[in-house]
Amino acid sequence: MTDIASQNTDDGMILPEAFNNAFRWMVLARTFEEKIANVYRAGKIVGGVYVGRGQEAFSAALAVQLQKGKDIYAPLIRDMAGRAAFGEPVIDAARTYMGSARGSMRGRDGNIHRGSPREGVPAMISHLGAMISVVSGMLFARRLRGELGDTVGAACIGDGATSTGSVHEALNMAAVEKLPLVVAIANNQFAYSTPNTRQFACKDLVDRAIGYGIEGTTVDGTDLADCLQGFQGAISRAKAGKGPQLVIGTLLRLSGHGEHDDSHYIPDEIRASEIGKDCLAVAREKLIAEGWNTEDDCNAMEKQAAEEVENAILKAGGEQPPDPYSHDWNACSSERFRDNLTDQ
Ligand SMILES: Cc1ncc(C[n+]2csc(CCOP(=O)(O)OP(=O)(O)O)c2C)c(N)n1
Repeated sequence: MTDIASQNTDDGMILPEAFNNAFRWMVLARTFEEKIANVYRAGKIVGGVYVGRGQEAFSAALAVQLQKGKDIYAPLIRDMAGRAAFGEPVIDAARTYMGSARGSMRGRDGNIHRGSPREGVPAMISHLGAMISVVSGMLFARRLRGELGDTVGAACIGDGATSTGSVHEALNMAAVEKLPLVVAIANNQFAYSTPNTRQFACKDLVDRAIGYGIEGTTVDGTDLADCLQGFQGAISRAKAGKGPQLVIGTLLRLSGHGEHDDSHYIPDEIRASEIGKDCLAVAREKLIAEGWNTEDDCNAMEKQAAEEVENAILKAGGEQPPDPYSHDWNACSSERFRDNLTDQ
């Protein structure tokens, strides 16, 4: 690796360092999700599997710049990379998918609703924008208690969610209260099978920011460096009291909505266009071309991720599901929160 300290950006982020860090989580997420999709196809997972293929750069770029134990992070179904970057152990994800009673949701909730509120990760309510209000409420509560400091809260949504009333209400209130909120909008061009053209009439979703009286920026979601810089600016501005920040990532979902969906409705021209590029392959190529890491190191990272994922899935798959006759089936994250349960 080259001397990374000499390549700071204007905002003080050490780009090669942040890039390597985010790349590591992108590799882990892709490896995990490919494995879990296989396990799903083998009929060994109850419920659906939704992956973030093609969105890992945008997802990780935000979460690597948040501080666990201090900031708030509300990931959605395509944020395995961000979850990992924010500190979620792979075993937690594996246990949730495999229905282990030792998982963070005690084996009783859908694969995507896991969370750990005590660690600043509220459990997802809906993919369609509900979490912006939740994060805003958490920030507001901290402000009322005098505990806000330079905390930032981040909520992730997709392009389809921006058409819902809950997103409008939440953004409006957060703007009025000037909350230190970053809203990451992954514009993957489709809300399930509904294309952008049937979703909104503005040219770019960033235009919405003007109407709310907040700031917004658009980044190339296939380019990790652009994502890192876009989020870095947004987080700094939110912390500096400039109110909510929208960050829109332009990219393509390189999978179906879920693994049950073959995404036949995505036209070949879009797949072959610039936004159809695979952010992971692009990032790997850049890492090596810039001399920020070596091919051998990248191979080693991938090998390590494969081993970690394999072990986690084997371990979780061998654990017992909850017993419906003796377990308390109350809401899972609150039980974990109440009893301060930890997993081995
Ligand atoms: C309130 C509500 N309505 C509908 C759904 C079903 N649903 C889940 S995801 C989704 C599409 C979301 O599209 P988008 O926001 O673009 O996110 P993406 O799936 O592309 O990441 C829909 C309609 C839901 N979960 N909640």
